[in-house]
Amino acid sequence: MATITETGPITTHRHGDVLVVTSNNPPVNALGAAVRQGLVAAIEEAEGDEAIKAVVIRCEGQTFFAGADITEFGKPPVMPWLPTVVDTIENCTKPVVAAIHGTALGGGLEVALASHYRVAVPDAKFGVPEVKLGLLPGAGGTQRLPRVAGVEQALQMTTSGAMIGAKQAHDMGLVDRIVEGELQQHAVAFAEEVRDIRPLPKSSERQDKVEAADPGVFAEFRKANARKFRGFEAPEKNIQAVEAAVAKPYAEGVIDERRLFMELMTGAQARAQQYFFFAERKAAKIENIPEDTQPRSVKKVGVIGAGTMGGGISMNFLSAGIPVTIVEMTQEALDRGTGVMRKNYEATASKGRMTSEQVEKAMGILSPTLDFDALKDCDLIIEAVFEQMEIKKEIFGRLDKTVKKGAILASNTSYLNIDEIAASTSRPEDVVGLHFFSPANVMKLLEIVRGAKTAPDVLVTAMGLAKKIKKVAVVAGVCHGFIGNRMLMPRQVEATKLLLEGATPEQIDRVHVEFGMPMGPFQMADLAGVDIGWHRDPNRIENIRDALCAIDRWGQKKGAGFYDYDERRRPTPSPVVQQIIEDFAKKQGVERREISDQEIVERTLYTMVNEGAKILEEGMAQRASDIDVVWVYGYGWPVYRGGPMFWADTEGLDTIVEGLKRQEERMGSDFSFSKLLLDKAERGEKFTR
Ligand code: 3H9
Repeated sequence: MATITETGPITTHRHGDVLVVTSNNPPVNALGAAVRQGLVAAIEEAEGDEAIKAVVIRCEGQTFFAGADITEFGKPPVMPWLPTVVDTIENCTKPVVAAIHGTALGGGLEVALASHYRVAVPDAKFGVPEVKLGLLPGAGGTQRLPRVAGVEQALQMTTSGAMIGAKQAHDMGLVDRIVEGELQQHAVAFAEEVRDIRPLPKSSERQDKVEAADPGVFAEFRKANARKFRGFEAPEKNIQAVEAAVAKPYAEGVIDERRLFMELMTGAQARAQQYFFFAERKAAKIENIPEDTQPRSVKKVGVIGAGTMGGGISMNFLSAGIPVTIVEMTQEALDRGTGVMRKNYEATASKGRMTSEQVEKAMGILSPTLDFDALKDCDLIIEAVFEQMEIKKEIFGRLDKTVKKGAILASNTSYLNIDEIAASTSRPEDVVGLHFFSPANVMKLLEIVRGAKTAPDVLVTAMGLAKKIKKVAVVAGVCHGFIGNRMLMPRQVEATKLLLEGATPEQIDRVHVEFGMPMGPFQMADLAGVDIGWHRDPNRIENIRDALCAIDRWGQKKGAGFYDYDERRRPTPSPVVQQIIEDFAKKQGVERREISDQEIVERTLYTMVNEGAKILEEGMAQRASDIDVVWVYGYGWPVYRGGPMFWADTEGLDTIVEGLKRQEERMGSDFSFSKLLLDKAERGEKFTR
């Protein structure tokens, strides 16, 4: 089995009359130029040698090809490009078998689809995540996938970018054989089995599945997913490409695919989404800590408080197989909390996303207790109680006396000063903020709040755990509201003032929704509860919010808030609210006028950018892209706009500054410019590029 060819990351060796082609291009075997060149050379080698009867393509390391090399996008193309590579593979006159482990993604799956056969290990995964990069599979994937897996599956996979498992892939015909044990050995054996079968099965020539497609499937699919795809360009173009696979012969379909791919690739959304791919990965890198910092071991987690947050937080760990001890003050609260957790798990199971054994397994490693001392041997304790400094300090003081040395003491506070909390212990280096977003078992974002004394290994542990519980974590500094909630504040202040000046909740919310946010500030207030943080005195009415709370308009839960709600929680504008707003404006002597949508953008979105710049300037975020990660994952900022800082760069910082200057007088003392923003605008610089 001597190595006979080595072209960069691609090597070949012979196994009898099978040529085994191996890619070794860590970390994910991306299909960069050298890999593409090597693959073509390997196929040429097979073609040029009569003794070779079949080919196996496999990868070393953690995964089969995870797609095109994204770092090459936007750079001058290096030949051969991927479409040529996959055609070369499919046109090989000897059978080619793709041997798949890890994740066959994007261009990787396209290589597999161009191979004549596919074998995979049971835990292999398959997907075309290009849509998440604002693209579509551009190397024949949109044409071969429906031919092999069926049109509906192809629509699902291309527009969601979600991965499927080996069994499902096998069931839909994407995988020919699932093999247990040594993959290469099985793949070679498979190649020997099929070496003499002719004609070779070529995905591009199959017509059965595309011909069987229901012609109404596209219209139905568009309708069913209209909400999900709102604002995004790539899903629609993926659908059009799959439509071409049904309507046209392969040779014409790939031309459509190429055109649609280029339209997306040169567009602003793809740029934003590709930027975000790297932003998300960069967020995991913690600055200013020794590189060799090792994490602490976390085998058991304690959670204080079984309310909505505590329960949601616990579920993350339980789902990852980490035992949780949850502490409450009363049996009733404990039972209620654990009951909600079970109900949530059961709801997931009823949707088929979990088995009942998994539910029992998760609930089986939960230890509910009223005994605070039960936390003493936990490795990480997360406090999730009322947002009151005195209570938090008391709890941390108690923890300090109770729990073992080396345990990490975390607070789920969303605003409070972690350093002050840490000062109530004798071990501030072990204290960190872990700010989960509600619902904590669902939302992907985690802000890791780094206190002045937080130890590097505590940060590294938190970051590692975040990945384990499938969160995207961002490191934030200690400031009021950290990154996300801090930026929400200027938006809320200006949105509320705009109401008095003449805008309506509907107008402001519409501007935000049209921008791509899932909801506007007032829809969000109604959903979260207008009463959050309210002083609870109905006679003390100092602002619009107080007035709404005083008449029981606490938001959706009461059927009334900034909007009126029907029994299906559908909102309509409220004349009562409008009257309250007008009365307040009169009382405060605010002159009402027509407010333009542009003014709303400038006062609510540009101000967020300004606050983001302050956060950067103060070192409260490690980098601008981290702010974007917070907003995309924590608040539903449309990823096709990259995040507030990337968006500001796209608009031009001079445009942002001009807009803010236009509004400066109206915003009054609530607003002050970030020096960083002004400086960058002046110098023609950007935050993220
Ligand atoms: C495509 O294929 C287009 C074609 O259809 C048509 C072309 C004509 N390229 O995520 P991780 C880096 S589009 C370059 O932390 P994990 C990543 O930045 C592509 N680099 O690991 C990170 O670098 P660093 C379609 C890539 O184990 C390191 O690898 N494919 C690529 O959690 C580790 O990544 C995709 O979109 C890449 N394609 O997850 C798949 N992928 O260490 C994208 C990763 O410096 N990749 N890197 O920060 C993934 O989904 C995940 O990386 C994967 C592994 C699931 C594979």
